[in-house]
Amino acid sequence: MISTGAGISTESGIPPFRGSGGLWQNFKPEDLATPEAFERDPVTVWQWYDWRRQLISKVEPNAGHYALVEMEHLFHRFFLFTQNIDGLHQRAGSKQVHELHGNIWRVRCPAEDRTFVLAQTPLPGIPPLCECGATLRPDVVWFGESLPRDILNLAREVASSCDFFFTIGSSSTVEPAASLAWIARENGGVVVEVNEEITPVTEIANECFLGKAGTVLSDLLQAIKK
Ligand code: BV8
Repeated sequence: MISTGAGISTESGIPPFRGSGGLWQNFKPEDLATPEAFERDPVTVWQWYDWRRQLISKVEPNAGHYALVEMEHLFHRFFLFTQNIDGLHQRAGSKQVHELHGNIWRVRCPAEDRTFVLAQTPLPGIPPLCECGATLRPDVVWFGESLPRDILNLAREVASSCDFFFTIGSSSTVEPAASLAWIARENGGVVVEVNEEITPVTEIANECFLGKAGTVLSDLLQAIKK
C-alpha cells in the first residue's frame, strides 16, 4: 500500500501545504480549505484554487510519480492512495489512484449534488457557476468535512491487511489519513517512510528513508527490479 502527500509533488514545482514556500500569499491553507471560508468568501477561495490549477497545469509528474507507475506492475496487490488533489499520479500513468481528499479538476454543484470535470484554466469566471445558476465548489475534502466513506473504508481495510505500507512525502499531521500508518503497523505491516524530514510516523516506521521522494523511489525501484 502506498500513501502519498504533498511532498511527492514538490519536485514537480508544486509547493507543499506547510513550511516555507507555503501555498499562497499570506493565507494558511487551513484558513482557506474550509466550508466556512467558502461560505464567507467564495471568490478568494476560488482565486486560490484557480492559482493552484494554473500552477498544476504548467508542471509535469516527476521521477517519484513515475517510479510508482512502474511499481504498480511489479506487485500483484498494489494500492495507491493519495492526499493530493493535483492529479499528477494519473498523469504519470498510475491506473488505480484512490483520492482521499478529492481532485482539483472536478467541481461539485451543491444544488444538484453532482460532480463533473471543469478543466478550463484559468477559470472562465470566479466563482464558476453551474448551468443551473448555483455557485460551483471544488470537489475536494475541506477541513471539517468527511472523507469519501467508500475510499476511507477501503484505505483502512488495505492498511490493516497490507504487507508493506509506504508513506511518501506526508507530514502525517492531517487526520484521518495520518492514522493509516498506525493501522498498518498494528496489523503487522512493515511501515516504510520516505520524507525529507522526521514526522510523527518516523518513530513507528520500520524503515525511514530521509531524502527526496524522486531519488529514493527511483533507487528503491532499481533495487526491487534486480
Ligand atoms: C475530518 C484537500 C471528520 C483540500 C486537505 C477540528 C474540526 C474539524 C476537524 C478537525 C479538527 N481538528 C482536527 C481535525 C481533523 C482535521 C485535521 O487533521 N486537521 C489538522 C490540521 C490537525 N481533519 C479534517 O478535518 C478531515 N476531516 O476529520 O472529518 C470530521 C468531520 C466534521 C467535523 C469534525 C471531524 C479532512 C482533512 C482533509 C483536508 N483537506 N486537502 C486542498 O488540497 O485544498 S488536507 C491537505 O493538507 C492535503 O490534502 C494533505 O492531506 C494535507 C497536507 O499534508 P501533507 O500532504 O503531508 O503536506 P504537508 O505540506 O503538510 O507536508 C509535506 C511533507 O512532504 C513534509 O513532511 C515534507 O518534509 C515532505 N516533502 C516535501 N518535499 C519532499 C518531501 N518528502 C520527500 N521528498 C520531497 N521532495
